[in-house]
Amino acid sequence: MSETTQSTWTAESVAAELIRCEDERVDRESFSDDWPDLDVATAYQIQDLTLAKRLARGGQIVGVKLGLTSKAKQQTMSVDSPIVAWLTDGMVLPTEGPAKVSDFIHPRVEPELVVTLKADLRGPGVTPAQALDAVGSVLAGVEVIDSRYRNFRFTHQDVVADNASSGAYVTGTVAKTVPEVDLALEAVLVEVDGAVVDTATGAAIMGHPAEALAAAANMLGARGITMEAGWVVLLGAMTDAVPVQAGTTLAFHYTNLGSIYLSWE
Ligand code: 0L1
Repeated sequence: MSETTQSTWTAESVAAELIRCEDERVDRESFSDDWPDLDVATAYQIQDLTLAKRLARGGQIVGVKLGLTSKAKQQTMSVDSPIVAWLTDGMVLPTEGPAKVSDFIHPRVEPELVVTLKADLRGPGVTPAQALDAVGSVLAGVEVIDSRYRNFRFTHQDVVADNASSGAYVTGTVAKTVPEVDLALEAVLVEVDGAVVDTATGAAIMGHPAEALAAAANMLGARGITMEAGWVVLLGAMTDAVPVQAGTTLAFHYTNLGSIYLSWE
């Protein structure tokens, strides 16, 4: 498909193009060169339009994910503030058998702390302590990110529009409550093909993961959206993402939340 010129892009056509890339497993150049005036509010509108397309196909919202909440990710991606994006049920990674590289464009995998909410959270003005009070359970998680942009090259606005590079996610089987886990001290050790490649603690996420949860509530609240009891929230990657290919085997060992293993074919 030939790329449209700057003046013809609209929120709707960008959303349709991002979903086309996802469906056809192809990447493309980011939009910011063609649409330099694309602002963050319009980027979130585009994100919401891609959500509407997922829902129109029968998808259900299961929660939200934060992106770019750690310095490691912000520095690697040259983007300096956190973003929030949608999680739908179609993004749950099947756990039977290896994950398939061919289901994605160019998957990268990263460890995330995950919470479920037992109460609604509505910003603005949510504090980290209030955010923690709304947490039902804390789980280990792993996210597969899959930017629709070539070489994961994007601006803040591009990645907001692209639903924060959403791909798939999986949560661990060990569920704890907030008093049982110190979220800032919870550590993860990342192994690729049996070799340790990275480690981090929850403090990598904005100093404390509760800050990220409050930020999500406040960013969504500014758009009139309430985080709902029952939602799953991915709090953002603790380390850089690991690119994978067929044959890669990953293990993510958390201190108190168990291990998640993910092999690729
Ligand atoms: O592609 C990306 O790295 C943007 C999404 C970031 C996800 C995260 O920080 O957890």
